[in-house]
Amino acid sequence: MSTTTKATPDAVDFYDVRGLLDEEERQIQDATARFVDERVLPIIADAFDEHRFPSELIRELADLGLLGCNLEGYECAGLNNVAYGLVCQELERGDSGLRSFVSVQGSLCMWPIHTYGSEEQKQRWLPGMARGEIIGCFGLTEPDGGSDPGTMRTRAVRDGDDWILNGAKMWITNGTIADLAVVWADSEEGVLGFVVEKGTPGYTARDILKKYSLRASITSELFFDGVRVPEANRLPGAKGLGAPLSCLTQARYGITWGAIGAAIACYTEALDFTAKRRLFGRTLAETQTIQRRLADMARRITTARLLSLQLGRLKDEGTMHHSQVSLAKWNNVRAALDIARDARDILGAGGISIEFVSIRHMLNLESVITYEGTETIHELSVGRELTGHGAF
Ligand code: TGC
Ligand code: FAD
Repeated sequence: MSTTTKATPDAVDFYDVRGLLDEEERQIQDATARFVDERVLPIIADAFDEHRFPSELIRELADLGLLGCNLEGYECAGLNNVAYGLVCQELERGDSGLRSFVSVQGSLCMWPIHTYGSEEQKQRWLPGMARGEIIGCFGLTEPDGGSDPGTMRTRAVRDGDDWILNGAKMWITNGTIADLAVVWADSEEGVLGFVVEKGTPGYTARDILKKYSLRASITSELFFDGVRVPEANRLPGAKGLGAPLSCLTQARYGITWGAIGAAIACYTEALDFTAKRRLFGRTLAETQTIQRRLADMARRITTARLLSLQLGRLKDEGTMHHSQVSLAKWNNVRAALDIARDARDILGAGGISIEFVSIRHMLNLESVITYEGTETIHELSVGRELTGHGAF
């Protein structure tokens, strides 16, 4: 007979997933959590209310080594992918906009330069990006539809040693604050990737205003009107649609973890509220309905944690497949959005106030479930993997 001691499960980490982390991974999670508690949570509700990205945090994110933190060399921290995931989880416990900033900078801009760039390009941009001195944005989505980037209309035409870019990109995170844009354009050679620098004649960016989601994040339109880009700014290793899609895999991986953080923020708020709110002579926590709802949140958070951790271990081993990322992005973001909506309801009328975090996360997650591949796109990606039939 087993004599193992039975520890009471932790309400937030019911299966002790933290126990599966190594010491370095825990330290990185704790350092990021401290930053979020001390520097993000005190200001983020106001930033969201004011529709303002808290750019004053960029340097601190860089000083903590969080920009491009899972890349090797070029002043990047060289963390493993589980540690990178934990960083995303903690940042998104603060706000999806902050995690978005880090995803775009690290996974969508630094990663393609690191993976597809020449040595000269890496030396030129990556250290400054890791230090937060050069900000990037990633232009793939176009006004006519983001789910099918293979039909992009932005065009690159060769002209001697240069390329001429014409077209537009839509819904681009960090667009107006970016010093460089990683831009994907179709050409006679198929889809190619370019680094377009701020100030290049013909390249302009404009903010998309009055969003009701991701208000503490900048979202922009990019315009390319006869933009002359030197061959030295083309990413030489990026050929075909697979190149931008491979960047999405990196960012989607981080989002699977980030969604857990947003879900935890809403769940803990509901847990705390129901312990205190007395109605009909007892606390809400003593009612069957509330217990079932909280139990369901705990179940979904626990499942999401285990999914992302195993995904991270596969990524670190080099065996992760992009359809596995699709399943986790779909599952975890759906779980987080449902939890945020349910937590908002449990808080009653107070739940519509920015004094509580749940409505802010709920509104943010409406973007998170759409960007980086909508829920439908991820369901169909898994479906294609299972059946061999593309049904997009
Ligand atoms: P398809 O034939 O499937 O693919 C073309 C080539 O790419 C390969 N591939 C991938 N590689 C890596 N990762 C992935 N996720 C990949 N998906 C496909 C594929 O194997 C193929 O390679 P090869 O060598 O055979 O040529 O292309 P398709 O045109 O059928 O499209 C498939 C589909 C619908 C899944 C794809 O277009 C898609 O993912 N659409 C969604 C677009 C999207 O997610 N856009 C996001 C824009 S960025 C953003 O939202 C940033 S938000 C800010 C933040 O992150 O915080
Ligand atoms: P569409 O592709 O037009 O889809 C509309 C609807 O049709 C969706 O519900 C979709 O699921 C559904 N649909 C699509 N295909 C099918 C099908 N075959 N069958 C059934 N239904 C289908 N993009 C970037 O490139 N860079 C960024 O930095 C970036 N940041 C973003 C930030 C925010 C806040 C937001 C909201 C978006 C951002 N995006 C970015 C764009 C994002 O990736 C796209 O919004 C997303 O890919 C969906 O494209 P779309 O909005 O054009 O919707």
